[in-house]
Amino acid sequence: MFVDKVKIYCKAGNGGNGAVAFHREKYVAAGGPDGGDGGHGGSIVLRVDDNMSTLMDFRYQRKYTASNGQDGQGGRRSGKRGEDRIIKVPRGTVVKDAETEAVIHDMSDAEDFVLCRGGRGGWGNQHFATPTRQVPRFAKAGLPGEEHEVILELKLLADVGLVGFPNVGKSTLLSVTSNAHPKIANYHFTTLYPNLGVIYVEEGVSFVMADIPGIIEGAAEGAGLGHDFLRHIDRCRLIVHIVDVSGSEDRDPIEDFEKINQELAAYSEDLASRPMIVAANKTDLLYDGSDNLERLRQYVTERGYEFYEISAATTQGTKQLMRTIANRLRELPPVTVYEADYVKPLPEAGSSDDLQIEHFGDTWVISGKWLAQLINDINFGDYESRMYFDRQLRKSGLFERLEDMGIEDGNTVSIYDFEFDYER
Ligand SMILES: Nc1nc2c(ncn2[C@@H]2O[C@H](COP(=O)(O)OP(=O)(O)OP(=O)(O)O)[C@@H](O)[C@H]2O)c(=O)[nH]1
Ligand SMILES: [Mg+2]
Repeated sequence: MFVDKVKIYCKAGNGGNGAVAFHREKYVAAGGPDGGDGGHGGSIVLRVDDNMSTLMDFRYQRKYTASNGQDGQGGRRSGKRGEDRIIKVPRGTVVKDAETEAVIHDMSDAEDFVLCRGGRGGWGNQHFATPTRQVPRFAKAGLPGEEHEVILELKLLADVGLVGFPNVGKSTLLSVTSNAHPKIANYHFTTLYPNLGVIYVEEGVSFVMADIPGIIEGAAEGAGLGHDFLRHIDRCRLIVHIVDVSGSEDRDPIEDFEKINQELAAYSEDLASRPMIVAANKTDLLYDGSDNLERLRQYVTERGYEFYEISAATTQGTKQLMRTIANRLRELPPVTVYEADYVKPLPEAGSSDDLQIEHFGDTWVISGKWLAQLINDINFGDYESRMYFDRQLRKSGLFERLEDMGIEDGNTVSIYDFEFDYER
């Protein structure tokens, strides 16, 4: 079973809570605050593993979590940070938001990608001593780890994609030109999943070719194996269209050629307009008097395609075809890498009724679920984001509540790892 699209849920670890503690020692009368910080939560990290070629491993495990940071302790001891969860994926895995299908990241280079950030640990009370606040009896809770439901979609990285009807000799061509050993047999749909092969043309010149299952008329509507696996040639720079001209299955090569092109267009116009070379295969089987080869040659060259006649089984013409492909690739843009277009929506404020407000001298410590989420996602280095944060706090009715409770100008409002002076 070949699995190339899955939906998974990921949750990074929460930050540990800061501790409230005071230094205690024999003969030392009143020690200072020494509550340590909570550890950061572990992150969810995606990593390319070139030994993987499918998303099979994700079929039975759909939920991935990283561990939470530990709480801080007295004696300025910080909590241990949560361990990252590394999720291995095959190269070419595209990560999308499950809801909008917007691209979050394309795992096609070797860099690790942090999908969900662990929550920051809360500060212990050791940080909150000031000349006017010598006995801070509060610490901060850790922030929640990010969570995200995503789609992983494998789109193989190949320079060249082979397309054509079943049984026309696609796998045979790959097997005689590359290091790959795809299954070959004289029946339809021998190939059930894509195969990649590396073709060495000469010193320093090589490319990757993908052999995918055969396509038949109506594939877009699900006929045969459907057309979903065309996603594995989505990134290709060049398509090589294989047509059987031997007439061994009593079909007309020109009709075959057109039907496949229609299916490509039904899948995506973009793919259908990719540069294409046409290769007439099984020329060794041409019977005397057949005009299939010449008719196809005329038909496709008139339409501007480069045309090759080969016999994959006897390797006749295959070397030359590979050389031509390598030369064409030199002029073509590189394999597609998908740009991220996912924008994380900023969380909205809830009601101030859902917030906990604690009052320690002139410091007001505020916490709550939606507030933690909001703080997590705000970039305080950015003016617009700070303004957004301010608007959300106003919207929640927090300031009215604080006023009712007696807050005064110049008091400190302390929200997780963020503090500001209150001004009416
Ligand atoms: N005589 C002859 N037979 C060939 C040639 N190329 C392939 N064949 C045979 O055609 C049959 C199908 O070849 P495959 O390479 O499996 O075809 P495919 O296009 O990969 O087929 P699917 O995977 O089912 O889509 C096999 O029996 C091959 O040996 C050729 O050039 N000449
Ligand atoms: Mg095949």
